[in-house]
Amino acid sequence: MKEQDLFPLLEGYNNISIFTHVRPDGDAIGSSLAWAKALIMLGKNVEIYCPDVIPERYSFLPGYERFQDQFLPHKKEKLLAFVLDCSDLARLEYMESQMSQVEKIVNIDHHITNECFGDHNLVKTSAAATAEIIFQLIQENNLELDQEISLSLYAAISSDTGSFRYKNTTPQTMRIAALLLENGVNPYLVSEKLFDELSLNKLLLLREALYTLKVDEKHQVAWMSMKESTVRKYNASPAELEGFVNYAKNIKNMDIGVFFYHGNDGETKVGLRSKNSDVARMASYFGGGGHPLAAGCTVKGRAGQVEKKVLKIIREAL
Ligand SMILES: [Mn+2]
Repeated sequence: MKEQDLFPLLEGYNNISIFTHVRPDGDAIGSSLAWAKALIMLGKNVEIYCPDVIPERYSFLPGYERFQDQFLPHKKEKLLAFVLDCSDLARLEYMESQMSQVEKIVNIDHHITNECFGDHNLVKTSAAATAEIIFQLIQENNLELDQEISLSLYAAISSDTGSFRYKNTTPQTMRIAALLLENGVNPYLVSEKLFDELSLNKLLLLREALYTLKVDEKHQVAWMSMKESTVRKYNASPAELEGFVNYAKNIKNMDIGVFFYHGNDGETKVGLRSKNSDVARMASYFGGGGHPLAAGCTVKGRAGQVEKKVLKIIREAL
């Protein structure tokens, strides 16, 4: 699908739903909010869904309270759905089964592992963030880019590029960011909210996580783990664990950082980050995916066994 083909498609629908992935990051949240606002200004009825709680630190983004975690479509309405920042529909977790009630799905994403599951697919792996694609959609269809949309897009791009520091940051990323700043975005506010400010709960969780840190110097792998019960003890959500894996990856002379989140349901969510190795390939061994340097997967089994299995695959792949 081309950006320009979008407008004719939109004309056929009044009701539009936007979906984004479980454990939403800044790109998932910011892209959804920006796209929702752009469609609302076109006069559409727009709902936004995420199968998870939106972390409180994104509450500075306009429209934050619009996210719903239950998708209950009215059967008679013709519904167009946009699925943003999702490499596959399984990332919508319990909402995936309800997608059959949607007439058409437009898949907009930048993950290299995207399965092109939509009726229309706009997948650009060169984009640093899904928000870059949303920005282009808004521009090429001459939609209004107001200050609220600009803030959401800037926060999304800033989030997926680690504040314009990761390898995915391109000249195009900076050009888009510059335009968004010209629209009145305050970069200090965004970096403070996304990168500096910590809730006390998150810091206490980080203390627990760091205590579990283990290192395999020979294979340059470092890992940490946390049980769901620990997260509950601090009255926090798993979303607050975002970024912890980087502490493991960032250790000098380490190549790969791994974070194991052991759920009460017998499933472990594994976050993988690397400086140089393709961790998406390692994640795909367990049915997961992501980007070469940032990927994840879910593995069933007892906590200790899962950790052994994943670390074995990593060591073999290196
Ligand atoms: Mn993204």
